[in-house]
Amino acid sequence: MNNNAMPSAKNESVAMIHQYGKTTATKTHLFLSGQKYLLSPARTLIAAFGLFVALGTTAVSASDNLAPDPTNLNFTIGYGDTNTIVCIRNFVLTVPADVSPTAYLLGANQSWLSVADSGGAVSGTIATGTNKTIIVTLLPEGLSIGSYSGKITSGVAWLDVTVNVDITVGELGLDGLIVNNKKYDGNVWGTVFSYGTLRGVVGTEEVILVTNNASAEFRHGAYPSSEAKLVYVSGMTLSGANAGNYSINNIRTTAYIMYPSMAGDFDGDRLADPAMMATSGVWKIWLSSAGYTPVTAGPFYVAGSAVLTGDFDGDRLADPAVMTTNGIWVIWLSSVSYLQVATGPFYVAGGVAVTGDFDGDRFADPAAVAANGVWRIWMSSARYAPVTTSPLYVAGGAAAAGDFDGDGLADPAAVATNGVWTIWMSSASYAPVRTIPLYVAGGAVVAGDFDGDGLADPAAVAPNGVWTIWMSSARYAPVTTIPLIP
Ligand SMILES: [Ca+2]
Ligand SMILES: [Ca+2]
Ligand SMILES: [Ca+2]
Ligand SMILES: [Ca+2]
Repeated sequence: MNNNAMPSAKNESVAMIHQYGKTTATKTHLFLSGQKYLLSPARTLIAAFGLFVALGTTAVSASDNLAPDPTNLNFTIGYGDTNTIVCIRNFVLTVPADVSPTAYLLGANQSWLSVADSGGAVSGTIATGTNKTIIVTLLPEGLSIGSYSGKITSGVAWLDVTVNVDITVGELGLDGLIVNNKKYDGNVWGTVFSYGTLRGVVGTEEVILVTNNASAEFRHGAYPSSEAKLVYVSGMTLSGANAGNYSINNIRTTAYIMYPSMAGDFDGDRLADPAMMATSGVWKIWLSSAGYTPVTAGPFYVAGSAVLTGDFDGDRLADPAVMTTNGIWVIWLSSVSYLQVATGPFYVAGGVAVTGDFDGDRFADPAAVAANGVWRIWMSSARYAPVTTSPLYVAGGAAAAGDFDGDGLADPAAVATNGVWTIWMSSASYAPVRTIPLYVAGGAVVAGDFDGDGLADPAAVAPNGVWTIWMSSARYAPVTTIPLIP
């Protein structure tokens, strides 16, 4: 039998992987050998005729959430070489029927004589030539997870190639994920300020992020630092018609665990002194009466507590205090050599601890601000009987208190994430006033009378320990400190 008389059929397959939202980095080569059908039988090809199928051109590692081109699945089919004249007169690629006909595009630089798209298949005829490449791009939108087979048929029996396409689950990312900086509280849990938007969804596929059971964990421990820490957000799920095509894992960002920062008059000169607490519970206080030379005191801390300060014994010296997780306040009283006392509970479930002299008797009053903005204040002048306010509320705001109008009564305040302070002024029947943004990105808010004019001054403490204080005596012009680290 003459080998040249009847070309032999050859079938081989090559696997191609496409992830939703990700292009694999590998190229797969398939070489077919065998006798060739030639345009001119008189011209004999070299023995090996190469046909390769390659997917993707951009290297992306498995841990990379970037999706350079989530919408295109590229087949590149090259054949021939610069010295070989071949003729594949008919080209057919059959693909899954659930791909829309618009899914197929042909490379613009090809010398197709004709192209047809008949839904589920794209076909064409190509001119005789050398070094030809066929590029077919299909959009995986609508494709379900699974394996598919297609076939490229040359029009001559010896060049049938089966192409297997595996559609695998696509890893999604989040654009705009923000976890709040937090004050040191001895645990690793943070709060998500914004989940942002899903990244990597193909086309118009419907995928919805579900965050009901999400949590944010500072992965490398609960300790504060002047450097940002890695935070993993887990427990998120996906819903929506096409959710099964995707997964969301290993979502992470960075945020700060900040040293607790407080302001109080610890030395009795009527000027507020910045203070910060180290993880040991030892406080470092920058005393105004000593040129802001720092001194250390304590430890004044109970694990897991919120840390604050106020003059609870009325001797005009600030007393370190904490609100513990069960609502008991532990206070170190200046008038008795910082003897530790416990009182309360002064507590609202989920509430934030604040203190100030709300009734003007010169004794600090414990307070807790619920998530809905209702303040509950235990008044020293009424044997610490609680009163509750109407909601004094700014969405996502931090609570603070100080005597901003100088009438001797502490005024509740809420500081929005854009730095605008809303202050409910005691001297104006607690009508709210709003400031311009007094802002340090990601900073903690503090209030104290740093310039001694009897009006509380707003302050913000950046994660790196720099305090910015807007001084009431200077028309609220800001001053900044050197970094204060405990
Ligand atoms: Ca005191
Ligand atoms: Ca009081
Ligand atoms: Ca006031
Ligand atoms: Ca002041």
